[in-house]
Amino acid sequence: MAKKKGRTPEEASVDRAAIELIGLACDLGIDTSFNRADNIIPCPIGADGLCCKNCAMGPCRLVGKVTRGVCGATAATVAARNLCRGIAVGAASHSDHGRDIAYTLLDAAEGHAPDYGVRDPYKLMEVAGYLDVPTVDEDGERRPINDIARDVALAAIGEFGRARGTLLYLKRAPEKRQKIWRELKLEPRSIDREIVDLLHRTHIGNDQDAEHLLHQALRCALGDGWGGSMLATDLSDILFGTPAPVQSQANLGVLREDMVNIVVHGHEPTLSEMIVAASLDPELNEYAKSKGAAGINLVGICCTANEVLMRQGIPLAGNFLQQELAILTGAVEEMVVDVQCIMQGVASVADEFHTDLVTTSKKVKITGATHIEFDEERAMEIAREIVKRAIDRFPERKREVRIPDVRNPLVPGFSHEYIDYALGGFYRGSFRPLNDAIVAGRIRGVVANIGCNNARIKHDSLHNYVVEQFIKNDVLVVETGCGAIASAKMGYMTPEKAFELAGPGLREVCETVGIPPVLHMGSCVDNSRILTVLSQMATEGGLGDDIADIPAVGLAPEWMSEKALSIATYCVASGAYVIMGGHNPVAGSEEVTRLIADGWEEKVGGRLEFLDDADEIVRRALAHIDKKRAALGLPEYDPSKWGRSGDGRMPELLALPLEERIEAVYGM
Ligand code: SF4
Ligand code: MSK
Repeated sequence: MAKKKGRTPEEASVDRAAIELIGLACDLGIDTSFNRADNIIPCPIGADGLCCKNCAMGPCRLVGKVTRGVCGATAATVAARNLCRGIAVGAASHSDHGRDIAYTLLDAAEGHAPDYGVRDPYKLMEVAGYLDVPTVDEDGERRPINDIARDVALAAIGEFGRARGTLLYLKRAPEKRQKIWRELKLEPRSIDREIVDLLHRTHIGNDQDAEHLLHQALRCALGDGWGGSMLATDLSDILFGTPAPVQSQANLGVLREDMVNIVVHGHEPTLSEMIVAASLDPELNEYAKSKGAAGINLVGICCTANEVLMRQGIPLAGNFLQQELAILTGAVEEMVVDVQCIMQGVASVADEFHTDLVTTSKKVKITGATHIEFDEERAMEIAREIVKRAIDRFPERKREVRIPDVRNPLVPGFSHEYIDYALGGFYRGSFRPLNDAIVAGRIRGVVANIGCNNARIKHDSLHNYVVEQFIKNDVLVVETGCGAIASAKMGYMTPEKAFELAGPGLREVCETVGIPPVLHMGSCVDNSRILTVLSQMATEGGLGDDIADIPAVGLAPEWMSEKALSIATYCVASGAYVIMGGHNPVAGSEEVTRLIADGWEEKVGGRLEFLDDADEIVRRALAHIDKKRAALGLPEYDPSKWGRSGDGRMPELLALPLEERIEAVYGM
């Protein structure tokens, strides 16, 4: 295979901690995704979506004079089928995660999982309402919490394979959106059915009309966004608590040389919440001290990290491309993984160190890793066993510890419930102040910046660039997944950053409400929280009556996973304009590229585009926001109107010595 020239660490990442450790990997001759990406030239035919291997007459590569596969499939059919398969896998992954959480709730309610219980009864009542589960008995008395929880879990599980009707959660969307779905026959019948239907269509000799295939892709993805993912979020909140702001820190500098370091990585909160509890156990901390450590330090990578960060304030060690780098510090005793986004490369890096790589999901084994299968019935016992193994590794460190001294504070935990509360208080919770700020023009619009890192894109470069541009332009940014971790590492998720970077209008709002200009809303499945925020904004009034009316854009500038494709598709089907960075996976078919942009916009109001230029992403996103503002009859964005409030002078005042500050404020 031809070998590409490798990038320098500075060309591979913008993150100082990552740069240091990529350099170390090169010095030690240890492979990571960064140098593997340099050494593997992507197949240009596959990259454009033009390679089909859906049957044994292929693979058929539609390139040059070859315009049809052996079966006669066209480029549009092949590209659309490939995209549909990615969307189906992404939807399956999120949704199966949601199903597992539903079974944990069922086990907890029935007494089979004694370490779990209902931690947020308010959310349980709310979800019971959505799922038509009665909360009072025939005499009007409130039913026991565990009975409600059991019925909620069973109703949720029922949504995956419901026999008749359509998903119950669709009614959480604005009425206008529900009507669009109804008229277009896009309402998912059940979560599993739409995934199976979409996969079925991509079998040889089945659906061979790109537009028709892509229509089912919208329906399948809606089953993820308004089904599997939304249930995963809600049921996790019921079991582990609905997030509210906490303080924490982000980047590899959260590892501690003098402590037993355990990294939780993957996506599900079920085991990691137990590990949080075990890591605080005084007995286990004493055991760690008996091995020469100062205690136990728990940190996270990827979306398991986001789950335990949002609820428990557990520090973020890094995002997707930092999983191997964490082990390279030589300080990680154990990496505990569950499902999704776990690179097989972590096993070979762990082999070079004393790190114990532990797989825990029934669905995931990695050759070379220790498998300790998680069982909800013995949750705490297993979590303690895992923590004890980590402690036993502490005296076995075999290489120099190199923890980059890089970390930034953050305030995560912005569930839609908390935003509602922050804007209106407990009794008058409301999105009205947010809508008003957009209507007035203090906030120009909203960008949801989500998604992964991609080893073919300079790590965090696009996330950081676009987020900074948006907040400077008075656009409120909400984030999930690895994009959120990128911002956390930059310090964008502190209210102080609003003083420094945000445009004058956004700064006024951040100062008044006491929020950062970039809000961390959770893990990849928690993009459902963003759907809920958009729905509430649309029904609050002043910004139209549908998600498509709101001056908002969805971005995934460094995406790589099939889940990101499903997220993008359900956002489009919900009416949003979505821009994804990097290479267009259907670039080989102009027809499919047009269908997912203009075609979907005509059909559902949202459009999907792939752009690899950061400035163009920002330009088109701002243009879309301004177009939506104009359509709503809102005043043109004018930053010169804002920023002269008293609070806006805070940075200037804080820079003064105390005496002068008192004089400036009080004139004495
Ligand atoms: Fe080739 Fe058609 Fe088979 Fe695909 S389905 S591999 S295009 S023959
Ligand atoms: S972990 S899906 S790399 S966001 Fe959710 Fe990060 Fe993307 Fe995985």
